[in-house]
Amino acid sequence: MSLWLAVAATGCAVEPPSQPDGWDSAVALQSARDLDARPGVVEVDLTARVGDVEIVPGKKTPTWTYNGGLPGPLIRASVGDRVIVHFRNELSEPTTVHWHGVRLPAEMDGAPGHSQPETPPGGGFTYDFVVPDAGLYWYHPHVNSAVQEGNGLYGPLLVEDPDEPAELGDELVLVLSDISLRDDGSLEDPDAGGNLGTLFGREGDLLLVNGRVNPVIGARAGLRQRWRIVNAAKSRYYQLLITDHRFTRIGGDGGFLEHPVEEDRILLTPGERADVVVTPRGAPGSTLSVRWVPYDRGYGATFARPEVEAFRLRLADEPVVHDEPLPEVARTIEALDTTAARHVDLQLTREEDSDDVVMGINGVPSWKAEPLMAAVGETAVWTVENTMAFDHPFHLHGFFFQVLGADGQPVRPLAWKDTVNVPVDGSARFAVRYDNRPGMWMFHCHILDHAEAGMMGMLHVVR
Ligand SMILES: [Cu+2]
Repeated sequence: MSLWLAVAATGCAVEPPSQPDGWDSAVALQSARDLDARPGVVEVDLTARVGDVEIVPGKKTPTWTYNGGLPGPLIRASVGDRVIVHFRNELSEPTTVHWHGVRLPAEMDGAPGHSQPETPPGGGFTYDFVVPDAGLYWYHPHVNSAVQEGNGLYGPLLVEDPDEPAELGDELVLVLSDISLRDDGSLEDPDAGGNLGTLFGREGDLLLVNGRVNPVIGARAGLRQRWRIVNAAKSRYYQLLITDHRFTRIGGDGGFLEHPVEEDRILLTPGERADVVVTPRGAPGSTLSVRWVPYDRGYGATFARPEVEAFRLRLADEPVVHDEPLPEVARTIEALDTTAARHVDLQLTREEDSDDVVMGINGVPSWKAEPLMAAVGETAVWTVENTMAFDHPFHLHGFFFQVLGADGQPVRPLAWKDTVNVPVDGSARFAVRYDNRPGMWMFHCHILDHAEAGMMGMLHVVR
């Protein structure tokens, strides 16, 4: 009998059960150091530079990093905090930092040529914004993004709400990605696979969880864990499952859902986030495999990549047989009123070009596109139609939206999202309200090879 059971049986006051010692050390993230002692202000240094990272044991990979790590440091803030990031570019090419999902002013969005100039090699930029919404966000470059992000430039930004229920589960931030290396450990050529690579979207051969290949996380049978997950891969869809287990999804891109949903697998397109609770079960001392399983995102997707283990849970010898119920995490989300909404109709298209793969929106690649116009305070319904034989994860900068079903009604449970999948031969529809943040905002496919091939556009929100 475990100590916990023995004490519980006697009715004495007890320590809550804990995860095994060192349970999360295999996926520990470096944290950004807060340089400002004031409450309500998080001030960090962030430098993009090439650094040697050991991805495959015994091999050094010169990786593109923020602050030398893969992924970049975890930036932690609370709702309403001011976040100041002193960014330095020590790469050999220009870059910017985009804060995916954060409702910040357009000037801080990292969209080159629209909201800020590119930051040249040796240059810097100070990002300074308030984080108004709880949730897991992430940061990555918005210049030459398929290459820069694919080479390792991404990191998590966690905005916590001190008022959320306690004891949802011991928390892990999991940054999922992938990468391809040559035999000597160096990074694969970013143009590998040529036009076919661009058309499909390049996936790395190695799955990474917080920069590690197949790490082992400690767990205790019966003791809940809360996983805050972001898919930071440039093309790969993540579909995760554990045999005989279910996940309770409590949140998505922009914080909690209207109410939790039970799922037998977690699907994340590039850019999406999930907040899930899982209770591992199994024999003490055994191992559970968290598997990546193929998701059909277009021709070849399900046979090009066989199922593979993403990470493992090792169950401690002492289980917890006393299940604590999940605290209530319901959230009131008002459905947007779309009765007078402006309608925006987009088609994701492939363009005729004899030499290169060129993609576009409404038949125009990004470099020829005129911005869509919108007004502050306006509500719009976007319908994004897919004319290609590949899924596209569609991301709108700066604003959350509510996904609508074919009947025009919001999908339940209601959720605030910034990235939504547009399936092959299908469409996605969402409602968005442009709150008072005028400026130029980008939207694009988050398969970054597609975005760089032209599947990107701009939304100009004016007062
Ligand atoms: Cu795409």
